[in-house]
Amino acid sequence: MLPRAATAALVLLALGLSGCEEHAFVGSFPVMEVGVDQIEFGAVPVGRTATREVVIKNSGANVLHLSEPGVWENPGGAFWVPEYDQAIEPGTQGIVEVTFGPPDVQRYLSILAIKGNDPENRLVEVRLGGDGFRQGAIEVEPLHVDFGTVNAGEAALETVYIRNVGKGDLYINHVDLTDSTKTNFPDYRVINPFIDPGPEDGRLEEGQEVQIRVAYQPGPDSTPPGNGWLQVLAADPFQPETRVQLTAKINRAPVADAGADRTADPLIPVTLDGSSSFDPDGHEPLSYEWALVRKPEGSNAAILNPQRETTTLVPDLVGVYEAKLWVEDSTGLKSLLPDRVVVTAIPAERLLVELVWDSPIADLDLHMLHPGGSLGDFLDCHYNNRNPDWGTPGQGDDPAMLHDDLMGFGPETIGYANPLDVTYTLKIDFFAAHTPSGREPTTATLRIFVDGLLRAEIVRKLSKQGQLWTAASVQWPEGAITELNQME
Ligand SMILES: [Ca+2]
Ligand SMILES: [Ca+2]
Ligand SMILES: [Ca+2]
Repeated sequence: MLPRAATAALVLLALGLSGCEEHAFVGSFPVMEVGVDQIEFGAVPVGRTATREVVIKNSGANVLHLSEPGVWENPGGAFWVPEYDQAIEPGTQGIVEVTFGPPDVQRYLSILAIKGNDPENRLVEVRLGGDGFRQGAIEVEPLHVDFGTVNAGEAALETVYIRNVGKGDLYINHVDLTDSTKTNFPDYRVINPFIDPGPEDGRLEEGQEVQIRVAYQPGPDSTPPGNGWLQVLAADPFQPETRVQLTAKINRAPVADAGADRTADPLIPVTLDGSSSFDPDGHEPLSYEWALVRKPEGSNAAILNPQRETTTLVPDLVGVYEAKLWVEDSTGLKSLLPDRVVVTAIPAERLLVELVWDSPIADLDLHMLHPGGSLGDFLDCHYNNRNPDWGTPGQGDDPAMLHDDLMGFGPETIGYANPLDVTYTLKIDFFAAHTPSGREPTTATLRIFVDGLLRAEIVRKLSKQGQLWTAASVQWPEGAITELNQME
């Protein structure tokens, strides 16, 4: 140690050497003062970070610029500082943040280099130290989830347990399906990354457990899945990644095929063919369920043997019929959607007349009279004269009673392929009520189709047996219909 006098002499010497002009020049520079020469972060769990601030004071007379911060000799990249370009005014201070994030369980040492434009102190080094340690320890169970065979349209749920079996907290950073699983097998799903009571910030305390619900939910278009993977990332240096394998088999639903839509003649049986239905897995034989879901008003059509692969529908009236078909595979899995087939009954005849009524027991009779005809004679086409020979004998210019009905609902149908150019009269006879009094009413509906189109629908209540309703006339070739609506 120098004696006091010697110290004073050195100061004087320094002043003398620099001179007055030079002194003013030195005073205009910044002066960088860094508060610490070392930082000890202590123990930081692997996967977590700790940040400290380094205070830098400018005690000079000009602005201090900091640049190019760096961490030297930095194994594993455990320490880092943000990019910065600070300007610190004279007499003020700035801050440099340094962060420690240990990638492994070990001691880390490094050096923080702070550079500034202080000409006498361009570089300050701060020694850094910190320890990475294992905090929690992860256990995932099970490591293989097999959902078994799952029906399309249904879902299977399983649980994966994630536990912290270590000392201290365990941080779970990520729980999800791998990207390739999401892309290739979208029927695997994670219902809840964390369910109640869930950890905050993915933190599991010592001994804590969370349940992850995973599902396999195949849809109507799904195909058999391959192996999926649930990925769990945790701040456990000895097991940062855990994968749970997901496997499942799909039972695909059978596909119903009710055949092609078509047109048909009224009263002619139509075959409904479900034989193109199939099960993608080959779970056959299939079972069948047909249902008639739409038919013309007043129709009594029904599907015969609705549980057969191939069955029959008789479209009793002109109009649209729609049948649905469901199939079931041999495992009992039903088609997810029915198939539909539409049968449109269109008259082949240029003139077609239909009569239906709403009593289940009454008998009504439809009559079409040629001019000059009377009820029951050969110029009256009816149940007792079904194929009269009008016009030219033996020529195809005659009407035909296509369907007769003795009790309940009808229809009674007269078709006329090529009508003669005359005016026809349509009469309805309340032939029998089939009740003791004969006075139970019934409501009759008469429909007249010309060239396939419904031209008239006439509804009339008949109150008692024996009534004769003259409903309408049809003038040919115009096809003009006149409602007469007279009751005798
Ligand atoms: Ca199947
Ligand atoms: Ca009848
Ligand atoms: Ca004829």
